[in-house]
Amino acid sequence: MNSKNKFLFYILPSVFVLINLCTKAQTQRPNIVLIISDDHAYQAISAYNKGLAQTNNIDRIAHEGAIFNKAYVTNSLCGPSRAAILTGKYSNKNGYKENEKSFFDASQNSFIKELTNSGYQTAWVGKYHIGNKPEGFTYWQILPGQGMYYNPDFLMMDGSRKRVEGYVTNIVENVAEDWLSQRDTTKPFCIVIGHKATHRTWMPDTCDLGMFDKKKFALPANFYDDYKNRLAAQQQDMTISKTMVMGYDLKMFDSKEDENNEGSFKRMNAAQRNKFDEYYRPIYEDLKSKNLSGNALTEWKFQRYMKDYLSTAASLDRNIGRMLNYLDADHLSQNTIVIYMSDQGFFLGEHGWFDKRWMYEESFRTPMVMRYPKLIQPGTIDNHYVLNIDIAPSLLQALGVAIPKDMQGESFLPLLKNENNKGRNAIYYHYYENGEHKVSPQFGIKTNQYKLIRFYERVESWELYDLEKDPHETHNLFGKKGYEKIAIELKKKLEKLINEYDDEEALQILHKQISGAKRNF
Ligand code: SGN
Ligand code: CA
Repeated sequence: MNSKNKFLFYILPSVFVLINLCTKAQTQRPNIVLIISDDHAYQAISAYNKGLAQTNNIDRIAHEGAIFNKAYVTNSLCGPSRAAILTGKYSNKNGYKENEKSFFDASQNSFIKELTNSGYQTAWVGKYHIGNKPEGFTYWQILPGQGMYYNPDFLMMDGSRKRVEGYVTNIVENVAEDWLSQRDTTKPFCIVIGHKATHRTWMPDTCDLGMFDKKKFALPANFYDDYKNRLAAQQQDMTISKTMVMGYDLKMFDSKEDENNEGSFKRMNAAQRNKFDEYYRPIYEDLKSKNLSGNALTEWKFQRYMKDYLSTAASLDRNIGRMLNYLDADHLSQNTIVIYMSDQGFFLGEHGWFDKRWMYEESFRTPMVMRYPKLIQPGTIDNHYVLNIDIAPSLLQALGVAIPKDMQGESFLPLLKNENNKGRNAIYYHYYENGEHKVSPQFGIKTNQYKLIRFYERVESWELYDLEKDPHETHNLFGKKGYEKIAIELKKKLEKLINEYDDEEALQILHKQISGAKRNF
């Protein structure tokens, strides 16, 4: 047999077998669907809290997989959280510290780049909010900045801008399904679906208007917080009573002209506007006839806020259900990791607030559920501390891709496998923005029982909470008799974490003395 025939008879077939094996191995690598909503509080998810709304599809992920009861973010703000998720690093390392002034260097490494390089098809669709040009994705189609609820524009990969008629949550899901339907099925995929809901200004889909009309929401225990002994809380601008706007936020416009001037209304088509007017006009008339003021008006605003907020969440949950059904129909559910999380938590009236940013529980903690039948037992309840920076290394580990050494997060997969693995005993937080809502920059440490926070820049102060005795975080114990020792211990632990995460700025502030005049206790 000459060498040409040898090649045809022996070598070529084995090359085919090899290619076939590689392709099979590729298709068997797990897929990923990472759904990130915007400002969806754990309090608003029935898997966490039965009292506010029913979220059957998010709950389904929890029941068929795991619910994380101690998932936290490293910096409670949209852009910084997304940057932390992508890079597996704290803001001081990935450079995206805040929404107002930071620039995200998209040329840096991310778990997406690692996946694309190892043969995955990767996509980000919907809200992105860390620039206009994602890098390292096979495909992207993103909302510019915050995006709009109705008839949203999208930035496309070819540099064009496209307006799509309809409601943003449905459209983002459509884009995700379209991409999945045309993907190369010989390769595994990873798609990040960024939803706009439940972000301000809480505009529900027309089909969901009125769904909470009969419900009266209980005021949170610390709704009428007096912010005593808490300098930073005294200075913020994020209260339902003063900051939340009747027209802009709650759709109670005093005139048609005011409504017409509102960008989010202006862009609606006639049918959408009619539905909104039909629903909100009678509510406005009723409110005027009541002539409310003081606490009665604040409580009215709270009820209205909850109704709109939870209605945007209903569409979010429904569209998450669509994705789960899509995976079922395409026989992808067994081999796909599905994670649903919010970019941070949110205040639903706690401390009298909306918005996030604080190291207080409601904004620091984020909802997170995960399904992966090959690894996670249905109904798993996970009580370890996990951080948003852990997503990147966890996904890489699940896929068998090496975790880059400079990622600061830790894979939580070993925690899910081993009950005895205790994981972290404390977590570190650092928030930087000093702008909208006037929340002071702050960093701190949380252990199971305590939280120590150092505020700086806007105010200079310390806060210490005993979370067991004071879960609503209204009794600042810093400087109080009897708590000196615990404060020193926590400071030492905090310093250790600061060093571990190499946060030079925090280290300097930690060692700076606060002058007596600025302290309020
Ligand atoms: C907007 C909102 C703020 C919100 C930030 C950050 N104002 O600026 O209320 O805190 O986004 O949110 S709005 O009038 O424009 O709605 S984040 O989720 O993007 O971090
Ligand atoms: Ca957000």
